[in-house]
Amino acid sequence: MKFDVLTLFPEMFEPLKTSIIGKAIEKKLINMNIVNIRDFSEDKHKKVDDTPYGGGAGMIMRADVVDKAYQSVKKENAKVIYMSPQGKKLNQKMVEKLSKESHLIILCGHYEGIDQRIIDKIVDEEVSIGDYILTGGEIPAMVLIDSVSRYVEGVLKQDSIQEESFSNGLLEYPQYTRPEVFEGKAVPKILLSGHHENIARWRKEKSIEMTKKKRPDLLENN
Ligand code: 21W
Repeated sequence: MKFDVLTLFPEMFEPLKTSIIGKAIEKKLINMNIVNIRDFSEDKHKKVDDTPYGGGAGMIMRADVVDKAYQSVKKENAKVIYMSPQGKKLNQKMVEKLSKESHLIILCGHYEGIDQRIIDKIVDEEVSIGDYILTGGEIPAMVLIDSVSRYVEGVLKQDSIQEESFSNGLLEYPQYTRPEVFEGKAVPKILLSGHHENIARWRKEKSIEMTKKKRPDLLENN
């Protein structure tokens, strides 16, 4: 999976290069190319934005500068995603679908936004990560890259994907490790029984119980 990220703040993506995603990059399962939009400004002061036509607060990223950054990475088979508060709210189904693409170009806005003409020209899909306001699209882009990368073949150990929350529409069952007794609280007996069928049944029951208690909305949609 190839990710090209178009951003004014490339340094924000450094922390993503650790842990599981870092390993996947090392193994060349993921290729993450961070492009600084500012490098494509031809202005002598490297200006990338300007005041909005019609007036109003803030600055708008220029269509011509964003287009030059895009032209430097564009490929016939790439899907272009614009991280935007007005986009479709990201969910696990979208994540799984996006993971089947081979090349994503992710455009991050900052300041008040991006000139609509470049959005109309290049963007295939607008994606939000939820109904709250951030300062830019960079953290949402990292959320998308992190969640999509987990589905790329070889990134996770195979059984971790099937078992987790949302893949069966339920929350996860509680988990325990040593010590067997912590501050007087013992691990549920059944988990020490070695009886795999009973353990599986208990976990399923706990999943349903947890979901009823914490996220009843997940059951209503099933
Ligand atoms: C916040 C951009 C507010 C634009 C008139 C028209 C990307 C995001 C973002 C941001 C505005 C995502 C305006 C959840 C988010 C993002 C920065 C409003 C002003 N005035 N998902 N437009 N939340 N946010 N623009 O904030 O870029 S995905």
